[in-house]
Amino acid sequence: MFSERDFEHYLAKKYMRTEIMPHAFCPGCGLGIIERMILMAFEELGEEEWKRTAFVSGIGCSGWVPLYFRRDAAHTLHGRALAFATALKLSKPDLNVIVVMGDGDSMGIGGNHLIHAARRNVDLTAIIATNMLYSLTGGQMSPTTPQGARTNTTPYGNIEPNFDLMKLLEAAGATYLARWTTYHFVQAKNSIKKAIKHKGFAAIEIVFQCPTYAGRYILGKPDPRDMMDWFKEVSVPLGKAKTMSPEELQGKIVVGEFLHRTDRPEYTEQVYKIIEKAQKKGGR
Ligand SMILES: Cc1ncc(C[n+]2csc(CCOP(=O)(O)OP(=O)(O)O)c2C)c(N)n1
Repeated sequence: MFSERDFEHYLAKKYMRTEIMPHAFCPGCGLGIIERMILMAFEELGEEEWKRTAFVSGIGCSGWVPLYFRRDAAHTLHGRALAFATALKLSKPDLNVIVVMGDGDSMGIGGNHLIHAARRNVDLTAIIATNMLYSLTGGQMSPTTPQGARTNTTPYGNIEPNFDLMKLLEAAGATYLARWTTYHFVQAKNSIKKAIKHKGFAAIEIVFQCPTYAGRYILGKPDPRDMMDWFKEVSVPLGKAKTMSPEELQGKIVVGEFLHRTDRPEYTEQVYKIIEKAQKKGGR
């Protein structure tokens, strides 16, 4: 019989650089679950899709996610992964380009690249791993830290409101948007599959457990299992959230597929049309 453990070995052997294991993540970190979501998405999409995929990541614990995969991956500068990925997509338009970023990497230092990639509708899949603070550097406040939360840089409580990534990216022009937590494994894996097949800027936010910092500082739950239970408790499906007041939604994580539109032109195709036009005019 093919057990769950055999299946894990099969996935690891097929897709991962097991020679550089053990990995850098803390015990109980949710990034391993995100890795598995991505690999399961490809297991279902098939080898063709996997072989034409390249990964790009920024700096942060999340930036390590694709580096363990047996595919080309560029570990770029903090906040600049989307700029690099846009250039990669433009030079190799047939590639699936998947960008893995933390919440600080994408919405903090990389916020400008994020809104412009969405505005241009570049055909990229952004997987945004939100853990409510900066982990790699020791637990500082990020743009998704809840108001009032204690972090290393907000010892008396965070006074800043946090970004709602879904609203931000919808307004900027993204064409596929979903948010899940690591508790919603199957739904997140399905959204990743959809995003990879989608032509345009797709972003999936996955809220994951960082027991080392968010667990200890923000939630008072250093056990990752308690964090997973908390995700289950506070998650509200989008349909239900629409019937709830802002007060009722305080402290909740709204999950679901937020947007899927196909009416906006994709950037890479437009650039290639311009190149063709310019070449017809004699290269001027
Ligand atoms: C230009 C620049 N500024 C700051 C840093 C330091 N730095 C590295 S990772 C990081 C934050 C990472 O947080 P996030 O993107 O949320 O990822 P996580 O580690 O939480 O997965 C910071 C501030 C850097 N490497 N480069």
